[in-house]
Amino acid sequence: MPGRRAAAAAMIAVLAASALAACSAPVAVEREKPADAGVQLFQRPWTSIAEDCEQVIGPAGFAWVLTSPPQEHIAGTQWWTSYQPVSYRVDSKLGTEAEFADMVTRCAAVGVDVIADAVVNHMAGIDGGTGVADTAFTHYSYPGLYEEGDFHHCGLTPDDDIADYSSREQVQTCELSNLADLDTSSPTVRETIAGYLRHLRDLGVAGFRIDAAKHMAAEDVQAIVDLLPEDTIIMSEVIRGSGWEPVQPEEYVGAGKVFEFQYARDLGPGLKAGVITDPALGTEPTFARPLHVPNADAVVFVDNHDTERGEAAVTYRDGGLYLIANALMLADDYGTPVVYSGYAFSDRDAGAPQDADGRVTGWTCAGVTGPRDEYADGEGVCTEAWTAIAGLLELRRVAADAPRLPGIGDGDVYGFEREGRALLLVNPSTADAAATVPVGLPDGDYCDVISGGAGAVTSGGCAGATVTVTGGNVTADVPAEGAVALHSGARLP
Ligand code: AAO
Repeated sequence: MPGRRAAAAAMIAVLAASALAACSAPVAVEREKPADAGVQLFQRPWTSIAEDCEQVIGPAGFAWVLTSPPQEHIAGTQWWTSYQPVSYRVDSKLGTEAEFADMVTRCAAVGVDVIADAVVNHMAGIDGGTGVADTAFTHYSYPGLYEEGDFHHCGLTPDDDIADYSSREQVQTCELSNLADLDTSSPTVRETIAGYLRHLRDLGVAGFRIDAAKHMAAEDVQAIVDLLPEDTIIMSEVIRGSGWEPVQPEEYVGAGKVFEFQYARDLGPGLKAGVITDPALGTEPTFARPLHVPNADAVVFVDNHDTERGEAAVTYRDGGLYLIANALMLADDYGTPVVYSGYAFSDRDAGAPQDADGRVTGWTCAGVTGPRDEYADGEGVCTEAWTAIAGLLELRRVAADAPRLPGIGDGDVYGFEREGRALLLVNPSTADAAATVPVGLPDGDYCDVISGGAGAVTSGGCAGATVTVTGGNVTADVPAEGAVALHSGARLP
C-alpha cells in the first residue's frame, strides 16, 4: 500500500522536529500506578468470563471487565436482543444469576472488577412476546415493572421515533429505533431502575456502562446515580455527535466518566489511511485535548461493538494495525482505556455462537497470542490474551504518571515517550523499518514488551527482541504493521 507508506513518512517527518526538544533526564524511581485499564468482553457468557478472568485477564493486569447486558431480554439469535430488556431478572442468553454472581466472585479474587452494561433508557422495541426467562410482555407493559404511563410518548414525530438529532426533545423523549422509552423524569421509574442496579451491586458488580445515556436527560441519569451506593463506577455512553447535536458528553461528566468517541475517531481512520496524527497535548490538571472531555472523565477505546460494525474504526479485521491502535491507546496517558474483545462476523446482526436453547456457548482464549489474518465467523478474537497487550499493560503501570511527550519519528516509524520511563514505536507501513530516535531512558539493553510480553526479562535474557539505548538514542527494528515498546522495568541487568 504505497499511499499509506508515503503518507506516514510525510506525517512523521513533520513530527520529528518537535521531538528533539522533548527528551528529559531519566528518573531512577519507578512508581507502579494501580491498574486502570479494562476490557470489554462482548457477548461472552458469565462462565466463560469467569475462566478468562482467572486465566488471562487477572494475570495480564486488567483492572476491570465490561460485560454485555445481564438482564432478561427478547428472544432471537441476533446479538442486539441483549439491548431489548423485558424484565430485570438476571437471566439471559449469557447465563443465570448464579453464574453471574460466581463470575463476579471469581473475577474479584484475581483483582478484576466487573462493570455491567445497564440498559435502562428503554425496554423492548417489538410489539410483544415472551422473554428468554419466560416473562410475557407487550411493548408498553412489563409485569411488575412498568405500564403504559411509565413511558414517553413524545408525539413529535409520526411514529414517536427520533428523527432529528438536532432536537434535544426528540433525542430525549422520543424512541431510539422504536425502543419503548422509559420516562426517566418519573420518581417511580428512577427508583425501579435504581433497584435493578442496586441488585447488581449486591451481586458484587463495581459499576455500570449506562447504555444510550444521551437519550436520557443528564439530570435523570444523575438522579438515578444518586440512588446508588456512592462508590458506584459510572461510564455513560454518549456518542459525541456532530457539532450541531445539542446533547454532548460534557453534560454527563457529573455522574461519572463518559466514553470519549472522538479519541477513536482521531485514531482509526487516519491509521487505516497511513497517517498518524500527533494529538494536541493538554497540560495539567486536566490534560484535555481539543474536542475531548478532560482526562479524568474519559473512557477511551479503539473500537466497540457498535463501531466495529461500522466502516471507520480499526478492528480485528485490520490485523497488525489493530495491535498498533491498541498500543497507541495503552501507552498514552489520556483517559481510562478499554480494550475490545468480541467475535468475528460477516453479518452485522449475527449473534455469538449459541446452542439449541439460545444460550451463548462462549469460548476460551487458551493458545491465543496475537492477531491473526483470518478468523472464522463466530470465532473469539481474544484481544485480551495477546502477548503484546500484557506487555503494554505492564508498560502502563511502569509509566504511571510520567507525561506523554510529543510524537517522534524516523521514516515510517512513529512513536512517543512516557517521559524517562517508557517508549512506544509503531510502524504502520507494510515493510519492516529500522528507526533511530532520541529517548530519555537510561543507556542499556531493554526487552521489547510487544514481542516479549509482561515479564519479558528472563534469567536467560529477553523473551522478545532486545533493543539498545545508547547516548540518548534508541535504534530499533520495527516490524511491518508492528510495534516495539520499552520501559524502565524491562531493562537487562
Ligand atoms: C434493533 C434493530 C432495529 C429495531 C430495533 C427495535 O436493529 O432495526 O428497530 O432493534 O426492535 C443495538 C443495535 C440496534 C438494535 C438495538 C436494540 O445497535 O441495531 O436495534 O440494539 O436491539 C445511537 C444512540 C446510541 C446507540 C446507537 C446504536 O445514541 O446510544 O444509536 N448505542 C447503544 C448500544 C447499541 C444498542 C443501543 C444503544 C440500544 O451501544 O448496541 O443498539 O440499546 C449518531 C448519533 C448517535 C447515534 C448514531 C446512530 O452518531 O450521534 O447518538 O447513536 O448516530 O444512530 C458518526 C457521527 C455520529 C453518528 C455516528 C454513527 O460517527 O459523527 O454523530 O457516525 O452513525
